[in-house]
Amino acid sequence: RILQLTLAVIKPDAIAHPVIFKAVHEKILLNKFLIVRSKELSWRREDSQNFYREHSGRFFYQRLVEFMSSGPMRAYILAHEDAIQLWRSLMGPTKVYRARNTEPESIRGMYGLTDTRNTTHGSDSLESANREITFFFPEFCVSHWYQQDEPHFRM
Ligand code: DAT
Ligand code: MG
Repeated sequence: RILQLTLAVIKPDAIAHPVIFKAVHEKILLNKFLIVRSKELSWRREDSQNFYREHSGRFFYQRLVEFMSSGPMRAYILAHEDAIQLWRSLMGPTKVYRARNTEPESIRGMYGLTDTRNTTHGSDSLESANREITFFFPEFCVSHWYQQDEPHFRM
């Protein structure tokens, strides 16, 4: 495979500030990701709970659930060579103090407000990318894309 898919999300804190949204969106374009799908959406509380259920029980779970259902976000299916790792490295570390100190040029290093309100989401493995793409874009078939669409980028 030449191209890999990942799920990227610009979170409500960044959508609330058009200049930050624009900067993050431009980062996607500058790094030559192919935008396979993109849409703006808002979560109900239940969607947020469901998406982050692996974190239920963590001290930050309630605030994470509240935040992610607090306003609109923009989700992308992105394609690139090594897309998952590339988007994760552009985002920078989860925690804002680490992001600011160790990766000041990263998205979270530049725009992250707190450990929870940290600007963007990105899948962290092939399994989570498949699961998360389907969560955000239920009509999109990942395996079909790899079988039918990705081969066209090899020539
Ligand atoms: P990531 O978003 O980098 O994959 P994660 O999957 O560990 O990080 O956590 C999901 C989200 O939960 C993260 O983007 C923000 C929130 N979160 C994680 N750790 C946190 C913490 N220690 N305090 C507050 N919020 C946290
Ligand atoms: Mg994660």
